This record gives sequence, C-alpha cells and structure tokens, in this order.
Amino acid sequence: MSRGIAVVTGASSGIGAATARRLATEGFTVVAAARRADRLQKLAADIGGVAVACDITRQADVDALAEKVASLPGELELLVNNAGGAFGFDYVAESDIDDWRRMYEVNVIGTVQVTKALLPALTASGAGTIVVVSSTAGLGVYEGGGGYTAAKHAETALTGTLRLELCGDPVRVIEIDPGMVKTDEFSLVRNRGDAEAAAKPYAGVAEPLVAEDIADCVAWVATRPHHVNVDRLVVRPLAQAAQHKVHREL
Ligand code: 8X3
Repeated sequence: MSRGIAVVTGASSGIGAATARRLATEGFTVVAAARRADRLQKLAADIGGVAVACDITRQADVDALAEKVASLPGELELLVNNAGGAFGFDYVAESDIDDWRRMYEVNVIGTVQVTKALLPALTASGAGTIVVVSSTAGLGVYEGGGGYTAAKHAETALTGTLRLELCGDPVRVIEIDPGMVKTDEFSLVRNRGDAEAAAKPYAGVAEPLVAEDIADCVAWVATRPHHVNVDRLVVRPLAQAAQHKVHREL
C-alpha cells in the first residue's frame, strides 16, 4: 500500500533506524533525519528513502529539514519524534548540569522545534499523525535518573499538551513509552562509552525488547484508521513488570 511521507528523527541507529526501515515496508516515503550523515545515506539507500543530516537542537537544521520535506512530492502524513537520549547516572546531589541541559535540549526542545516546523504540513495533509517516542522514564523516577526522567516527564507533558491543543484539527498525537530496550547505543552513550557498565541493566534479562519491537508499535499506531488515536502505549519486556521490578536469570 502506498502512503505519504514519514519523517523519523534519530534515524541513524537503534529505534529510529528500525522504525525508518519498518515504515518503508509499510509504504511510507521515509525521510530519515539524524546528525550522522554517513549512516543515514546507507539507510536511505537501503529503503529508497531520503537522508537529511539534522541536529534537532539547531533551529537552522530543523528549518532545512522542513524545507526538504516541502520540496518532496506527496503529503507529510507522519512525524516520528524519536531522537533523544540519556547522559549519565549521577545522583541529583552530584549531577553534571551540562548533562541535564543536553538531555532537556535533545529530548524536549528538539522535539518541540521539529514538531513546530512540520505541524503546518501535517495539518495540510488532512490526516496527520505525530508519534512521540518518550520513555517509561517519563512516567516514573529512579535513583540516578534525575536528569533523564525530568526530561522525559517534560516530553510526556508536551505530548499531552499538544493533543489537547490540536483537538479539532486533523492531526492525532500518540505517545509511545518503551521500557527496557536493548540497542547498540542507548546504554553505551549513557555510560559514556563504558561497555561493561552499559551491559549491566540487561544482565540476566532473557529477552529485553529490541528496536524492532518499538518500530512494530510505531507502525501499528500509525496505520490504524485515522480516527483512532492511541493516546499512549507503554511497552516493556515480559521480564520487566515495572521500572524496578525486573526478573533476572543470573
Ligand atoms: C529508557 C528506559 O528504564 O532506562 O528510556 O529509563 S530506562
């Protein structure tokens, strides 16, 4: 089935890359946006999509992304705000303020900037969808997660606010909150490149979610009939009953 244009941010790896690939198989023309152009080019070539190098925290980059989308044939039907990330595990008392700023910038400000820039085109399509990939960290808190959970709570708040504000417009707003997902980079980046520390959260967990599981959720919510708005999808692996309740086979 042929569909319109889908923009996926943070598409160079992990959930974003898996989502871009999956949406292409669903018939979307995928615009893959992220900072790392080399990875994007390969992905775009694989899926017949369009690569746009874009740091979503930079307004000029976001404006260029919107211009590129406007120049393509077809309607913008879907925006997947996936770019985000965590930096560090510091307790609040010892926290690095620059980490807090970076997390707020990429998870919150970046999401707002991209949404603002693409909302007119999504509305003009007459059947737009915005998916925000936030996190279960936006629904609860944990020790060492202050900066990340604060940013994800803010992302969740902006998503709910947007849904209220767009009520009556032809754009649905959907939040997906993944729990434990094992990807190549999320934990490694959070642990500043320390592979041993990065592996710890997944120790003994039989089957953490993988990027394709979340891509599957994005594809499902985005391909429901347009009058169906899945407000929020909370997705965890079977072994994780809650943020602190994880079954480990050690
Ligand atoms: C990632 C989920 O549990 O690491 O967004 O905060 S968690």
